[in-house]
Amino acid sequence: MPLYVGIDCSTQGLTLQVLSVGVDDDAAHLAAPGDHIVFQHVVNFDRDLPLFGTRHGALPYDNPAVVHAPPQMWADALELGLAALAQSGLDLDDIAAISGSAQQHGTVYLDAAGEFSRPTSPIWLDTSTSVECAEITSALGGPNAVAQLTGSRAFERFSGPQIRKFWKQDPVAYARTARIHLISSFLASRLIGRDAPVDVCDASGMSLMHLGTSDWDQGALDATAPGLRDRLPPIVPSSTVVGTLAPTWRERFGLPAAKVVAWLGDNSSSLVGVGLEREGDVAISLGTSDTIFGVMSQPRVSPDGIGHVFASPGGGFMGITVFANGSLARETVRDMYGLDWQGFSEALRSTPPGNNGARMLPYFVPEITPPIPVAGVQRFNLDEHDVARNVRAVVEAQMTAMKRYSAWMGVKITRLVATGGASGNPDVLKVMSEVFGVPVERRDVRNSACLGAALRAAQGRVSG
Ligand code: XUL
Repeated sequence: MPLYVGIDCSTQGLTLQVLSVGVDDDAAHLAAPGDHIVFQHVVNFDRDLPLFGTRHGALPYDNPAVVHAPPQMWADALELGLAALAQSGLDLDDIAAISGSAQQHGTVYLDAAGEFSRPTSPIWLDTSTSVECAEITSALGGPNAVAQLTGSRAFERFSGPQIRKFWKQDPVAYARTARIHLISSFLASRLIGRDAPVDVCDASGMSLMHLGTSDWDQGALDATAPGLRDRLPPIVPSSTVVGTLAPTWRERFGLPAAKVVAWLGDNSSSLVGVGLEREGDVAISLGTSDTIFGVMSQPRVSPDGIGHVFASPGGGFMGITVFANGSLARETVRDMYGLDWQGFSEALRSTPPGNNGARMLPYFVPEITPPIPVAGVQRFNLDEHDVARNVRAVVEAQMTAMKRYSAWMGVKITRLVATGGASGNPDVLKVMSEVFGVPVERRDVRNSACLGAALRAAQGRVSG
């Protein structure tokens, strides 16, 4: 049976899954795709690549607004993943195609020889580019003009403002930079041994792409940095076969010349992994970031500049709103009160919906939605020592924010699917269901972005 490999390079680790799909199976409509996973390997950056000195996948900085990671770490993690695949005992010659996904927005800078011209990469948690966002916004005619053009107003973590900051701070290194990749296209390039294009979905998170034409927008490029067009890869549809696995992987690990399908951003890949197909299908991913996203038939842009419209992997559009205080906030509250997940669940069960009016603003790190530039936690009608109510307060705050700040999509939710690490907790899902007023379906997949990548690799056999 043919095998399809999915790889997801997220904030804290890299996951590789292998999917076995019969030649007659329709990979786009498998009833229980998770049941087709025959191998999984997880590389945790902090634990398995300690030389890089990351914490939760990022480098320590004195300025909390600056969040970078070493791109070499992602390349090394990819190598560890492929080495594990080679040792998996699977018949490697059955591997037909590989695809992947990565945390969105982060940028990788290479010189003409393919060496890093910037040793660290800003990642999505970086909030240090407010000045650059304002400059780009003013050059393009205001926040609404930027949103209409690119699908989002300028956000600090988006690639364009990050590239502009690099050009302003280190014009010499920028001049030396021949290629700027997203993390997704960087890792796809490593697989094929040459420059891979950027997929249209991940390109939507850069403040550089014209959402209507799916091509770089010259005005946005000019507002960002000089000579940028030459430094960016071309944009391709998500289903594009971008090459075959490079000879080096065959020589070193005995892997075959499998097709490599374009890599996506993790949220777009999750859309495929959880099987969202039509407007009204909405998913909540509870990961390092919490995200709520859904299929949109039209690119309706948020009037108050809250969320984003990205191109969707199946064509059309997806709406998404992103919250930085996801699992890190839940884990902080859990640890603060010396609980394990069992105790966290018991706390949720022992408190009523509405928490008797006890509320928390859980900004343990600067927040993306709503924009809160400086971290800070506030409690209302809530005693800091009341363990159970603090637990409910953080989860209710997260779910309420997701409901409120996704209304801009104008989508009536007919199907709500939960995914991501915390979706395994039924008590968290109960709060989600109470807040949204609809039943919540749990998509029982270990990593929906990774599964989405494997499914796209399998679907690529049709188009490729
Ligand atoms: C999406 C975003 C995050 C990252 C997490 O806009 O910033 O969800 O993709 O990996």
